[in-house]
Formats: sequence, structure tokens, C-alpha cells
Amino acid sequence: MTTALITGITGQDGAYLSQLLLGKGYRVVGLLRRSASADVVGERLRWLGIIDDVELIDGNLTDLSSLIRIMETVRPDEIYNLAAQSFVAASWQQPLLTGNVTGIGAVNVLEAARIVQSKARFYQASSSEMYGLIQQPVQNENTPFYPRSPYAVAKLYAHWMTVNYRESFGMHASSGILFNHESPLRGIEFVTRKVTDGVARIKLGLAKELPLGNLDATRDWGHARDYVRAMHLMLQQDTPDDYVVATGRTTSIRDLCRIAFSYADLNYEDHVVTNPAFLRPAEVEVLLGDASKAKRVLGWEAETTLESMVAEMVDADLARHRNRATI
Ligand code: NDP
Ligand code: GDR
Repeated sequence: MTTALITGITGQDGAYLSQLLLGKGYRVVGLLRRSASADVVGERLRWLGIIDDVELIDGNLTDLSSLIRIMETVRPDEIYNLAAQSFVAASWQQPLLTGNVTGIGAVNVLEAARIVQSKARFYQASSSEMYGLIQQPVQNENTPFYPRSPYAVAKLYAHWMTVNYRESFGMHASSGILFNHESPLRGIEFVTRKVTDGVARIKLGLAKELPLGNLDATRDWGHARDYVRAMHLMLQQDTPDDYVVATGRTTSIRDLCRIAFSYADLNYEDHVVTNPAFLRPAEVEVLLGDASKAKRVLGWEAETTLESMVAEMVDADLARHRNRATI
């Protein structure tokens, strides 16, 4: 039986990746950071009905000795490093923590793997945010990076350390440069989920307005369920490498609102207001990915349209508010 260790198992991608790997017969072990609110931890795994099928083990990305202990105990065949302080806006408020977790934390995992389990295959969750102030209209694996937030700078460090461990130590370390991907399990602070939750509240008469920041930024949005397939495929290749994972379509926040509100028979112009509190010190205005390498080498393609994903998210948020669920 193949054993996978997932850091960030309680996040959006960790939950979908666990579901995928369990379906393939893997033993799935997740790193869990200690919380005083243990009763609500694992809500996403519970939502997918797999909380009892995964093993959770205490540790923290900032604590190398905990990672070494986990590698010794679990002896993973595949390691997926998904844990991060992943909210770009928060990274200006907590730049050092973001650097410690999102940047150095990834190197802690690489080090623990190198010391204890160097034959394990390693996946790093890199990000399209590394392109930041885009240097080419469509971004692929050869596009120069220009990070625009403490989060993106930390991710870039982790990305190059992954490449460096591959080249220095011959580790099977791959990096997925994933563009934005969403789902009903997306954190409420990210714009897609904030919009679908807002639509549900307004539709049910629980709110009238939805305050947002920059409506003109555009993103290449896919579905998390599709994107975790790409992560797994990268670790099944004989040779480790880096891959862009994207849909090849970019949509503005304004058009996202149009799609989500009209799905619930609402007009976004009647409800969306702009609030400067949600603007960022430096913005990533446009992202558009070219995933042709992933298609050619991995046979991977996005399968879910933005419209069907938004419909799934609005339906899930309507159900949550009707049931007074917590996430
Ligand atoms: P989430 O924010 O949903 O999940 C982050 C996970 O990291 C959570 O499980 C969280 O645990 C965990 N975590 C945070 N800090 C620590 C720590 N110090 N020690 C251990 N675990 C920690 O992110 P996503 O699932 O959306 O994304 C997964 C990864 O992919 C992240 O690295 C993200 O930066 C990256 N990424 C995401 C993209 C996206 O569009 N979703 C696109 C490109 C990259 P807890 O539940 O306790 O908070
Ligand atoms: P992003 O996602 O920063 O791309 O990072 P987010 O959904 O937070 O922002 C996308 C765009 O929407 C604009 N925006 C708003 N964003 C939020 N959160 N809230 C608002 O009210 C709002 N109004 C407008 C933002 O300015 C931005 O342009 C995500 C994370 O998952 C990262 O971890 C990951 O690496 C990247 O995607 C790829």
C-alpha cells in the first residue's frame, strides 16, 4: 500500500487530495497543527465524509523536529507539501509568519525528507502569484517571475528550494505552479467563496450588500477537484519537473459576480459595493495560464467550467445557510 503524507490536509486542497488518494487505495496521513478548537478541526474532511479514513498526526511546519519525527513514524512514499499561510491579503499584515510557514516551512519539509526519507517523492504547492506583475500575457513554465506580495515572495523561495533540492540531492521533487482553484470548500476569505456566500445570504434575505475590493482584477479560475489530480500525476512521472496547472481562461471579479448573482436570479449591480478596505498594497491585475506542458506530459486537462463550479458553490452556500452549517 502506498503511503502519502499531506501537510495542509485540513485545507481545501488537502481535503480533495485525500479523497482522491483514498479512492486509489492509498494510506493517507495528514499533518495536523495543534488547535484549541479541536472540535471544528477537520471540517472539510468531515464534509467529504472521509475524516475517519485518514490518519492525523500532530506537528507544525515551523518545527523541523516534529517533521523529522513524522517522517520516521510514517515513512511516506509520497509527500505533498500543501500547508501554508495561503491568504495573500494577510501576508502584508503577517509578513514574517508568512515567510516562516510558506517559505522556510517548505524547506523544513524538504530537509526532513532529505534526512529521513530521501527516496520519497515530494510535491511543492507553488503558485501563479509568483508571476505577479506579469512579464508575458500568458504565463507558462518559462515565464519570468515577479512576485508582488510577501506571500508570493515566500512561495518563490520555496519554489526555487524545491528545484535546488532536485538538482543538488537528486530528490524526486516536483513543483506545481497552480493557478487559482476553488470549490465549496474554499476558505470564506477568498473572493470566489466570499461572492457565492454573499449571493446565498442575499438570496435568503440575510444580507443586502456585498462589499468587495478591486473588481477589475482577473484570474484564471479552476476547480480544486481537477487540480489535485494534477498534483498526483506529477508524482507518478519517472522524472520530477515543474508544471503550470490552469484553465487558459481569465475572468474579472466583476464578471464572476455577474455569473454568481445571475445564477440565483439576482443582479450583482444591485448588491455589490466597493470598499477600499479590501484593496491590496500591490495588486496582481491579470493572471492567465498556459497548461499545455501538463496536457502533453501528464495528460491533464481542466474538466470543470467556471459557470458549473460557481453553480456548485452557490448551491452549497445556500444549503449551508438553510441548515445553519458552520463552514
Ligand atoms: P488552505 O489555506 O485552505 O489550507 C492551508 C493549510 O495549511 C491548512 O491545512 C492549514 O491548517 C495548514 N497550515 C497553515 N499553517 C500551518 C503550520 N504552521 N503548520 C502546519 N500546517 C499549517 O490552502 P489551499 O488548500 O487553498 O491551498 C493549498 C496550498 O496550495 C497552499 O500552500 C497554497 O498556498 C497553495 N496554492 C493554492 C492555490 C489555490 O488557488 N487554492 C493556488 C496555488 C497555490 P489549519 O487548518 O490548521 O489552518
Ligand atoms: P488570490 O485570491 O489573492 O488570487 O490568491 P483571492 O481570492 O484572495 O483574490 C483574487 C482577486 O480578487 C480580488 N478581490 C478580492 N479578494 C478578496 N479575497 N476579497 C475581496 O473582497 C476582494 N475584492 C476583490 C483581489 O484583489 C485579487 O485580485 C489565491 C490564494 O489561494 C493563494 O494561496 C494562491 O497562491 C493564489 O490564489 C493562486
